[in-house]
Amino acid sequence: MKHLKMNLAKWEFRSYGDEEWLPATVPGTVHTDLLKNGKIEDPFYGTNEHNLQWIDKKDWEYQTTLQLGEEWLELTCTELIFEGLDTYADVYVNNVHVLAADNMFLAWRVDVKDQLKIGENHILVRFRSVVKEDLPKLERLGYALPAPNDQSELGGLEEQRISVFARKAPYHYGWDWGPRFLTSGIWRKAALKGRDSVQIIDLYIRQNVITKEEAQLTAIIEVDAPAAWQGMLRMSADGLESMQAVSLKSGKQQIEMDIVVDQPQLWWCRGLGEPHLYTFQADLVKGKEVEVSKSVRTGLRSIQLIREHDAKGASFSFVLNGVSVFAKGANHIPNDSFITEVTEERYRHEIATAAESNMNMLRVWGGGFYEEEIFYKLCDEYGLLVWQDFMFACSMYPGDEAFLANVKKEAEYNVKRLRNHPCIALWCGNNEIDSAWSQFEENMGWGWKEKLSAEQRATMWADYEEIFHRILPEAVAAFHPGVDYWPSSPMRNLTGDMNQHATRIVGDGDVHYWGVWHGIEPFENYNTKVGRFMSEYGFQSFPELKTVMSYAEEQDLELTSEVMLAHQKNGRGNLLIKEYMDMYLPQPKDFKAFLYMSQILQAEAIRIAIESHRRNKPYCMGTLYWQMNDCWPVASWAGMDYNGRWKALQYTVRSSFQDVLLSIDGTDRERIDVHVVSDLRTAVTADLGLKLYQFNGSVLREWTHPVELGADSAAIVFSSPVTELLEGHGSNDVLLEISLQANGEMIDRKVHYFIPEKEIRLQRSVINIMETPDSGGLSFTVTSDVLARGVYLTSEDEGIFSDNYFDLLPGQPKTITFSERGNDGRDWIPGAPKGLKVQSMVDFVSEDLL
Ligand code: BMA
Repeated sequence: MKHLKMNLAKWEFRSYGDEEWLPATVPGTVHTDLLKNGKIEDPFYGTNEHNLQWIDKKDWEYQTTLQLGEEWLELTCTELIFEGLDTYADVYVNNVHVLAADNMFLAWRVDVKDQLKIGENHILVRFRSVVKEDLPKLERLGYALPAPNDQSELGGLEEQRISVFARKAPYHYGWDWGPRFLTSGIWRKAALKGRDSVQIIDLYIRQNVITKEEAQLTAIIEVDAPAAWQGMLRMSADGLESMQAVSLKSGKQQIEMDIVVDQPQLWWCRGLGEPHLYTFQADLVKGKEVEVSKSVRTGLRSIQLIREHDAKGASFSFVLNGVSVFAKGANHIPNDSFITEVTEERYRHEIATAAESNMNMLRVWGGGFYEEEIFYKLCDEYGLLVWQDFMFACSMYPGDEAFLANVKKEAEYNVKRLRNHPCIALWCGNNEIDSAWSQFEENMGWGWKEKLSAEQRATMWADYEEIFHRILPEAVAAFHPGVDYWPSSPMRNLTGDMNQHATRIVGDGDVHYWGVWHGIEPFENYNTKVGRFMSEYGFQSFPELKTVMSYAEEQDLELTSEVMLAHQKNGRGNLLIKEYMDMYLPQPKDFKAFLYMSQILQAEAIRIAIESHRRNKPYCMGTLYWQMNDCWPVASWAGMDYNGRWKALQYTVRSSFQDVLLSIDGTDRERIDVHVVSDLRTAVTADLGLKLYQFNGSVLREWTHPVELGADSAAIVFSSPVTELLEGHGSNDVLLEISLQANGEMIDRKVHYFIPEKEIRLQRSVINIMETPDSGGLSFTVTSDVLARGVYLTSEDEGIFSDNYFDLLPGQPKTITFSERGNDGRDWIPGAPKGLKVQSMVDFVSEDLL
């Protein structure tokens, strides 16, 4: 009984037809290999993206040689395994063609025993240009398939959108936050594996019925046996053990064993409990000897998407272990244009940020890729639910037999790969295609209708239905029963209204509300345009100066410079930020100030949205803003930039997603309503403290209200006409501080101004920052002599502050700590911030406003 494994990590590469081979990194991409060899400049710098479009027009080759000893030849099977090839690839072993790959999202295994020899062996992988491969497909089809985010024109392909033909990450073709880099390469691990005995290919712990009392499971074990085999199957999990006799025939087959776990420790998402994980192990045992084993970590839980029709439409809410979950989170996109650059540390930083920001759900959006194992592992461990899209976005896809067969394989492979992760809460067919099509049908979006005949349209829709109403749901039902499928986010609603980039809102299903931003509606509309589950909405900002300076020079620091426009992928995005800023904030004094102000603006927009969504619980049962992260340094909707630096938004999100939220709605200026939202499962008795301050810090009025917060509730706990609150004081230099306290602890605190932010008079302030005695530089007290808005702390170190971008009142010192970004497996490490600096809004506004 023998198993041998050799990782294939030492490769060379070249452009097909070139003489010279250069060292390559595997897993990796052509772009990053060219960069590491000094053949191209930093793709993210300046406008370099535009000069690097030649790379995808070429074919590329990767080769490796390996020495095999005698022992390899005694094996019954030797497989060459590629966990991922991007995308059209031919593989040759000792000059024999052994594999033709055509889907980035699949793993490939091929038995190459007959091609191998003792001594030196040669493996060559030739990647064909996706451009050259797919242009003829477009030509053959004879008409273009809608794919509005595809930036093929950047690659010199005017009106030739080819992204829909390749099963390759859609965002590689460019998106409205991402550059166009059509990578190719061996992007996941490659290995040679040999054996002469039974192999466990897959172990799935199917969760049949999960209750507090009992978990009824079935272990499904896929095995491949070189010959008939008899022995025992032993399943164990944290102290439990059961055995069963098995008799295998030669070839691939499946064996099953039912398992019951009494009084299981369930897996919970953040806020509802501990994300307990079990390790299940399957051993095939002969006599006393374990011939082969496989283990998986999984959590026991039931998860459902509830769609109940009611007077207002139909609900959309997740129920975990019988408990309704208000989903709080964001949309995740790939962390890099070059996926293989994302280290485990970067994944950990993203997930730790989500957890620190009090999220309980991330949506893996359909224009990226099915994420790496580590992403889901971390979500399992941190108790983050994952809404998982299949990788289709904003486009119509071909429906020829080969394409559909490819999609089917992709769906089955990825569902099987991810199904043991308890974090997976939903499989969703695609991003925005259903709603876009309905707009298209009504000639409202896309503007393609005239270009297509009725017959072409009918074919397109039939192909759509084949993929999203048949192939994908069938894969989920067959391989991951117990997790729901939703065809498209969002679905067009049943009343015939549409909501892709909706400006109108309907009471059915999930909603992408883009009235604010794309529709240029005012922020206040977030208060009224609330759906049953807000799966997308967002507002852009610039990254901080340090990040901007990684791609720009001083002379580029201007809103419409070539470089700033190259790092803004949403057409008029930069000007839109300015337009909104003119509406809501004082004028920044220069471009550097504009960066800071854009973050304040973004944070304010999303704060309003999140609070409004949460106030509308249980009508609305989820809020996922667009977007969590970036794939390169860019102006975008992200809360955390490419370097993992928190924008103002991330701090706001952390506070807006707290279990108990205090939210002041003063939209109509005549009155204020104070809401408290609690996601806790128990009731809380608290005190609402109200303090009316003059901007100079003197207290004008102060009073408290007892409040009873029901478990899992949202309610108005205080309301008053503004005139009554002010008791004759002017609204211009007065603010209301509202705090919520329970058991002597501050749960939340909010400051309310009675005039629009833009009109708040800013005064030059002296802000002091003093190290707390005996804290070893780990704690600071910040004070100001006048009201300071948007107090902004920075450090040379990478990390986060206990608070940032906050308003500070005179006489109200604030204690601040700093946590370094953990690079040793810990998330955050208390640190003494080097080069600590403090500024506030007054330092960024135009002189003539002071
Ligand atoms: C939604 C997303 C993305 C896009 C974002 C911002 O449509 O699904 O396609 O990046 O809005 O426009």
